[in-house]
Amino acid sequence: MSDPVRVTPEGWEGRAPDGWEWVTLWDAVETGDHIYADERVQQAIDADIDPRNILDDGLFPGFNLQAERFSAQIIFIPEMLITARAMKAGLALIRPLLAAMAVKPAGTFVMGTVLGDMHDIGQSIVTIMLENAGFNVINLGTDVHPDKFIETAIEEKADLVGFSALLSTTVYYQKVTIEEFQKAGHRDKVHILIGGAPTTPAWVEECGADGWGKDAVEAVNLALKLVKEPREAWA
Ligand code: B12
Repeated sequence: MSDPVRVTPEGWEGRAPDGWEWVTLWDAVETGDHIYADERVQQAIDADIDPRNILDDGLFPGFNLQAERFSAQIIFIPEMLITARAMKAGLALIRPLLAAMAVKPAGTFVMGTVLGDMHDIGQSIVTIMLENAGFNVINLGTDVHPDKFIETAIEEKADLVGFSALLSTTVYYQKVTIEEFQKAGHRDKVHILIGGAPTTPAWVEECGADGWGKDAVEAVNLALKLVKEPREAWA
């Protein structure tokens, strides 16, 4: 396969101040320079660029390029990991800004990547967008055991729980975790959302979840809809 090319976000100039450039950040994420990524995202914040544009125009182009190369086995785990680290350096700066833009608590959402799965970029972005929509999100990170999801949902009296999975081998744990909620007698106290590249609307039915989000925008819309729907009360 030929080496993928970087896709430049259309119209980015109109979403940045005059004279701004993103190419150094695109390169930094691509090469995994998390120190420069951190500096440049801070400069973009100081220049009053909307955090959502920093994410889409500044961070994604370099990340997506490396993701395509990883899928095509042109680069391997070490290169992909350093790119993910640079991406996460930028996300860490954007997250509090988007959370601060939220108007009111919309509900409590417990999010995590299922057992055996270390992928967390997608669920971190969903977390950031949920926080921006006013949800209080408790993010349990990656490789989360079903018991940990249940324990946290009880502690936090969660309204919604979200399971991310990126591997065709780990989507199975979305189903297992839902079954564990059922066995513990808490299934009807939470709305359960699933997501991650290998998941599909058909899998929602099969694994017993309440909804599926293709991306962070769908995840937020679904969460805002489901949080208003009736469910059993926590004791
Ligand atoms: C980055 C990456 C890694 C990084 C992860 C770093 C990190 N901190 O996350 C590293 C290098 C560690 C890695 C490791 C591995 N990876 Co990997 N990885 C990827 C890669 C390139 C990008 C994933 C990503 O971050 N996408 C970007 C985000 C924004 O998208 P997303 O996760 O889909 O999330 C969006 C939606 O799905 C949705 N969403 C996500 N979660 C949720 C949750 C809810 C509740 C909702 C509603 C919505 C939602 O919203 C998100 C935002 O829009 C993909 C290939 C690709 N191009 O996607 C392979 C890929 C997922 N990896 C793959 C593989 C095979 C592996 C390894 C097994 C490789 C190996 N030989 O060891 C290991 C597994 C490690 C483990 N146990 O988890 C395969 C999986 C194939 C399969 N079908 O099973 C893929 C598809 C690559 C490929 N084509 O071969 N990987």
